[in-house]
Amino acid sequence: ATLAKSSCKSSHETTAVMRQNSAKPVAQTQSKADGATKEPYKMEIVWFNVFLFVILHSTAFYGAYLMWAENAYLEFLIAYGYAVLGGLGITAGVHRLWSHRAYKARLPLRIFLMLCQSLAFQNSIYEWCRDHRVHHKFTDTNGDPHNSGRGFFFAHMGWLMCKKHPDVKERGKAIDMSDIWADPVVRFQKRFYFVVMPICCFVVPALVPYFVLGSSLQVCFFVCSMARYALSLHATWLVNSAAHFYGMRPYEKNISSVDSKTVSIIAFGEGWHNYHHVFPWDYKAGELGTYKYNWTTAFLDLMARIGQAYDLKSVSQEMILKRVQRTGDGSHSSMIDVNNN
Ligand code: ST9
Ligand code: ZN
Ligand code: ZN
Repeated sequence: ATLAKSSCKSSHETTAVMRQNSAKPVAQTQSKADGATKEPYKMEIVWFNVFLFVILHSTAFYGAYLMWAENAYLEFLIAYGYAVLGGLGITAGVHRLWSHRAYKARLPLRIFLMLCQSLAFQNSIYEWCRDHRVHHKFTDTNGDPHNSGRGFFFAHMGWLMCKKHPDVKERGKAIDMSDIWADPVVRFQKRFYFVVMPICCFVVPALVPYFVLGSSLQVCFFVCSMARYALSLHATWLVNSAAHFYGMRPYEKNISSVDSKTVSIIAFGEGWHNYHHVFPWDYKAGELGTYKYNWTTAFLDLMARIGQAYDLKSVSQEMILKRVQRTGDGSHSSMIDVNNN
């Protein structure tokens, strides 16, 4: 009921040509072997979502203003703490654990990650995994919810303000979600999402500093809830946008995703996106376990030490180097050494 049709039409072919003109390696922007349709993408803007994002960003800017006007640095630090928790819910939780099964987690850790993922408010675990699995399986085709062939803005946040291409739903039906649904933590969250999420994302983050520090409720809400939420969303979205556009492709030069140190710093280790699309089952989501650029790996290694995470999957160095030599763009450190000698 909240939909309005846009007169704006975007064709897949056009974006593919644009990207070729910019000399950027482009993944299959048309159908993949298993038969995505050639139906052009008809953009249908969901105005209600546009409205919500305008409100969100306005309140986030107001939060930034309040922080400056009221010298609310402590509240800012607390907000950053929430962003880290929410980030872990996304990276360690819904991404590496639930979407990719890169490791296994005991019940207390799964509950903790579910609450953190609710704090990040990026749809339920079930919905997030479904979209993410389709993204991996049908990257840059019509079946990819945030197809980067439609441009940076669409991949970043535009896709959340438009109806999905029918292929997303069609291809998504082929995704096996039984393992996700088998987890009672996921089922609980999906059932009570619109109770759990608002409490975790908006109410608790504002009330804790309000009661503990005695800060003004206004500052707590606009800084710790709204501004923190908006910034966390952009940090996550950069993985779909920037990490599909700007960087090197050491492992596979024929796909759009790249390795980006900047995105890795901002998104707690999720910017090694060329590696991740090639080896999605690696719990590190990157080749090296350098904690500095991968806080999520540090967190998971800590969880493994205390017995909450186990069966952590990784990729052998031999397998990585073979792939680098076969399909990399030559930017991998091992290739640079070879080229210099
Ligand atoms: C958000 C998500 O921000 C961000 C995800 C980012 C992913 C990043 C990935 C990178 C990994 C690394 C992580 C790094 C993290 C770093 C953190 C650092 C801090 N398969 O969707 P609907 C079917 S959310 C199969 O409504 P529309 C299904 O039957 C932000 N089937 O489509 C479904 O019904 P149901 C807050 C699928 O009407 C039905 O279609 N949330 C699939 O076209 C309708 O689905 C928002 O903004 C599929 N994949 O609407 C809400 N998809 O669900 C945004 C759909 O009942 N969403 N079906 O089974 C919406 O409002 C709508 O989805 C829409 C499309 C308007 C975008
Ligand atoms: Zn990707
Ligand atoms: Zn992934």
